[in-house]
Amino acid sequence: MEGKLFYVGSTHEFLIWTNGQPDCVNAKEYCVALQGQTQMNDRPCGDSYPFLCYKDKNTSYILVMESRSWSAAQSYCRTYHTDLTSIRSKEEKSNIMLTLNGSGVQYVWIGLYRDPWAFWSDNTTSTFTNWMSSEPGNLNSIEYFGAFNLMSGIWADDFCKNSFYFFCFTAVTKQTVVKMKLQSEADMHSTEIQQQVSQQLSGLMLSEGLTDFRIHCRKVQSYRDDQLKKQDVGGDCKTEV
Ligand SMILES: [Ca+2]
Ligand SMILES: [Ca+2]
Repeated sequence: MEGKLFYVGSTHEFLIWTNGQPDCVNAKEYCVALQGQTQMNDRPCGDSYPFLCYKDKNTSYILVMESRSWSAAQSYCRTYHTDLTSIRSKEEKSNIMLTLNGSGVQYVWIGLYRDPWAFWSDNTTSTFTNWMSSEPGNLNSIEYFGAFNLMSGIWADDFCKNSFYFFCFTAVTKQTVVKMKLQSEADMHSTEIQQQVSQQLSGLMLSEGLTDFRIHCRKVQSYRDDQLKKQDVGGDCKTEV
């Protein structure tokens, strides 16, 4: 459906955008209202509309006929009920339609919103921005991508069909190899013992905040091979971080 910036990676056929929506006019429409009680439109979050709260306890919907901004409506719902309502299924939508039926409201806030310009291509997030003073402007409601001015270093939104030079980056990873030699009365050739040792080493690594590592165990000459009376067996484990 349209409006992928609101619904990344999922489909919600029971939610329908009003024709031409979402359009994020002037890059200022980041909150969503039901328009005409059945379809959605992105609207400026500062606009004042009646709003729809829901109560988790008995799954009820409460239409509040006071006009408030989206944030003020959210605060109200969180104070007196549970939150601004979500619409996550056909059943929820039907119940909401029943609640709105006969109210005559044109716009009513629901809980859907988007965090503007929050996502980078590599899926990282950051609150840092460096927009030109008049940007982002979402000219003609089709500027959904960020561009960088080489002379000034400041940013503008632009439409994706424009051709520009582009920056790539390569992540540099550093690998550290730690070798350790273990000697024990236990049979270090035993798969079970090696698994126990690996588990303990993994626990140590994780407790140090290291998550990207591999542990290999390598068999070495057994001490027992040379001295039959003794049971000691040697081995070593290598940890790569
Ligand atoms: Ca709109
Ligand atoms: Ca622009």
